[in-house]
Amino acid sequence: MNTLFNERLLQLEKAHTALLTRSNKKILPGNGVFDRYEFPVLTAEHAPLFWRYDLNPQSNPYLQERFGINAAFNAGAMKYKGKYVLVARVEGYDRKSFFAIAESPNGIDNFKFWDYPVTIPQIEDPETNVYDMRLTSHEDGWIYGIFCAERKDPSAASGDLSSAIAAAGIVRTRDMLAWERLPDLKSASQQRNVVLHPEFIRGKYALYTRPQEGFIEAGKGGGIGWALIDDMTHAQIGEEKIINHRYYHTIKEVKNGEGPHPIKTPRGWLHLAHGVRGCAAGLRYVLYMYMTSLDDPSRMIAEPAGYLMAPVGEERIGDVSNVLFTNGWIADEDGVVYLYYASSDTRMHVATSSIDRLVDYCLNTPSDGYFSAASVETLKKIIRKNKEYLSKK
Ligand code: BGC
Ligand code: BMA
Repeated sequence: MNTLFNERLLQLEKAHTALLTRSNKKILPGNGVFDRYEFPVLTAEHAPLFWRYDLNPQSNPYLQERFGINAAFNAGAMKYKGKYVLVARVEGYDRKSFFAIAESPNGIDNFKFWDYPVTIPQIEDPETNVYDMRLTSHEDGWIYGIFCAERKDPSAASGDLSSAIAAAGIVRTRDMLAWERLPDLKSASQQRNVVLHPEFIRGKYALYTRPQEGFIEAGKGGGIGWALIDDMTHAQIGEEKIINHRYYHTIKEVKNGEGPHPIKTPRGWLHLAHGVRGCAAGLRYVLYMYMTSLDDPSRMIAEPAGYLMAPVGEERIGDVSNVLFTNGWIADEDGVVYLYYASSDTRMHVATSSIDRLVDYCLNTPSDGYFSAASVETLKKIIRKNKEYLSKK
């Protein structure tokens, strides 16, 4: 009888169960736009013990970890069969990431991974790494997943083992279990952060894109793009226009990218995105929102200044610190919005809001004036309005 093994197993099981069944609480009072929660919803430690350990005392007498999980982050999200489902980017100690599905009965806690990770069929030119899947339940009846497929840059100088090429990989499924691989998106530039719009637009599929010059730099790529596609089984970008631009001295001056697909509301499409700026500490990623018109989802109708969410507290720290990233949210039938975001390429969190609150945020938050002096004028207007109101009360 191996007591060391048995004792360790008991301890591991106890800690794992406690983590998976821990309930989550809203942090109040919040800012009126959304509410954060006390605990992350999905972490590396949520990975089942039977992924990480060989549970046979004969072949693993020390009960050692055999397959370490480094992080669980950047998850696509959707409601599936009444459950809140995340398709997380799970990364092993080997720095390879893959997709794994976790589900929760209520969207805010008790997330549990399905037994097996997602098998993404390989294509002729196999990618080295996959990450950041956006899920779209399209009106054509398929659930699509678009993700970044990364390959070593074949033209990298010898000794350069970092240069890579980012392309949009495409899969689709009907049951979240069997995933059919379609050819990668054909595009003149590299692509990361490609997202499928849920509805046909004039009979075509519509993609949010993010043309980029290099692997890291968006360069002249300009911002979040929009392209109409004839056929998802041979997706190819013809015309591509920029619908959400980058500007000097903003939260998205270096790059930006669409988050999950937008949510339809009576006032327009609600978009969630990430913006990146460079600073002495490296790249800083924050989340922002904008709205586009119902009759033309590529036409901007509102964009609040600055960020919706930036990393705070523990969120600031992780494998790639100072990063919030999002590629999943769920709008429930009752109007509640579950916004799933990752912090610092390490863990997943949830924030909740509602369609009404987010529309109010987009339509009534002052937009960016692009100059300090303009910000001062905006602030003075708010102060004057409040003084006037308060003096009459
Ligand atoms: C990483 C991504 C990152 C990208 C650009 C990739 O190798 O896996 O997390 O977004 O590089 O920095
Ligand atoms: C990227 C993204 C994410 C990641 C971020 C910060 O460009 O696609 O995978 O969260 O960088 O490292």
